[in-house]
Amino acid sequence: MDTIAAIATPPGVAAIAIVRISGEDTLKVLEKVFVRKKGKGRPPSHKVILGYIVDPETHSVIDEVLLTFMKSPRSYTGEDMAEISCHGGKLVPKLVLRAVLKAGARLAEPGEFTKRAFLNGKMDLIRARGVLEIIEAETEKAVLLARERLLGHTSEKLAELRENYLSFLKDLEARIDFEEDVPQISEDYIGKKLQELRENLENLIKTGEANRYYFEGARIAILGMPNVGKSTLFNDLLGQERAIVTEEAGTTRDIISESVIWNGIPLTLYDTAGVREAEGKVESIGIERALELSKRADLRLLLIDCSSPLTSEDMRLLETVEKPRIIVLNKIDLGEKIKPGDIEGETVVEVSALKGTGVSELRQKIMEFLERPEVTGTIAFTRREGELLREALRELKEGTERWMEGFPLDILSFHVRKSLEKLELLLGISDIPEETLSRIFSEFCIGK
Ligand SMILES: Nc1nc2c(ncn2[C@@H]2O[C@H](COP(=O)(O)OP(=O)(O)OP(=O)(O)O)[C@@H](O)[C@H]2O)c(=O)[nH]1
Ligand SMILES: [Mg+2]
Repeated sequence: MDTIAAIATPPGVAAIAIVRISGEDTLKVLEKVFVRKKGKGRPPSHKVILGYIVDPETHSVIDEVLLTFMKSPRSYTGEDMAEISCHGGKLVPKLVLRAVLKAGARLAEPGEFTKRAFLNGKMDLIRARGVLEIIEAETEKAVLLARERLLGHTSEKLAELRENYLSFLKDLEARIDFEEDVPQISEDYIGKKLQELRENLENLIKTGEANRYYFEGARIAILGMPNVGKSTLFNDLLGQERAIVTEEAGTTRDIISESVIWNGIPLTLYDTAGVREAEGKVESIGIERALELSKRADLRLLLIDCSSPLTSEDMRLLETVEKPRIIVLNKIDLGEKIKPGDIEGETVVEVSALKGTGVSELRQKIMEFLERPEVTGTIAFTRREGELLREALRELKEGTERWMEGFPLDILSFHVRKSLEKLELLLGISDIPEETLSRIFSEFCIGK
């Protein structure tokens, strides 16, 4: 692979900055740009050496630096690598990088160092993501969860589960093939194993999803008919007059979002356009966006004006808006024509967004949904990872069902294998499409 370089520290005035290089030509690049202050020859591995960065063409000195060279495979990416600690500031790091690029390196893409670490088997996908998460963490809990992933503890749990899958599959396939020197497993054993695998997966999903909000944050969408008080409530929850409120229906036409941290969970609140038969083009696009957003949200607050009876449009929203959700009966200061008892089987909160009544109860209900105090583990999965685990569970359940219906064992084995494949995708053990990889690493910053 070609040799890449980037500035790994943020721009701006600072005491030092770091320029990173990785690839098989690292030493060749260094030969052209680095001059040792004392001694001669190639820089020894894993030692800090004082010297100068020079322009490879004019040989004029650019900066005095400390260089650390790391010989393959003992480096972050697994390739030959160098880190040049130069002076910080607006220009010097750029000049150092320019010299390195002139000497034959190419500018790295976002996340390319970590991508190489993954491709060279230095870390699995979960650990690679952990790198991004620890950089982005805004709360202590987020740091703790990201560290668990970065250090490989999460991957170890998954690897253990994978071993269980593999040994079960081996037993299963031995029985299918009637291997005589292998003791045959009983139906009882199969049932127990399937249950064990299922419980393992379910526990991972439960803990992993509950903790996700702490590092990925949660998206909460406020939805409802026009004029029910969505923007008023949005402002209440934020504690600032962010969205425009008027007595006219159709005031909010686009999605407005704002981020807050509640009890260590980064939240993004979304105020949306009221959903109705739109009167104009702008409004109808706004409504489309609101419904689209609802699909991607982690929690929805469905607002209903309870000062007048339930409309057929409210009913339609009650049918269409996805769960999990909280039904918010607003405008209780005007008297209630709709009571919580009228809406069965849902979490209902009564508020007056205008007066601020009930808003702290609503906040509490939101936190109850996000915090899940019953979950104690430190495993966390991203949304994508959670989906893969769910797919693994689905396959396992389907296999179990068909086995119980009396289908032959190779059908079961097929589903167990499929389920295992999802786990392997999660770890990055099986082949991941280049497109997925690019998407995962493109979220990183340049230099990581
Ligand atoms: N009496 C009373 N009026 C409220 C309450 N909440 C909001 N309102 C009023 O209802 C009107 C509409 O409020 P908004 O917050 O703009 O409603 P919205 O749902 O965002 O409306 P659209 O953006 O048009 O969809 C305003 O005049 C608010 O002052 C409440 O709890 N009680
Ligand atoms: Mg509004």
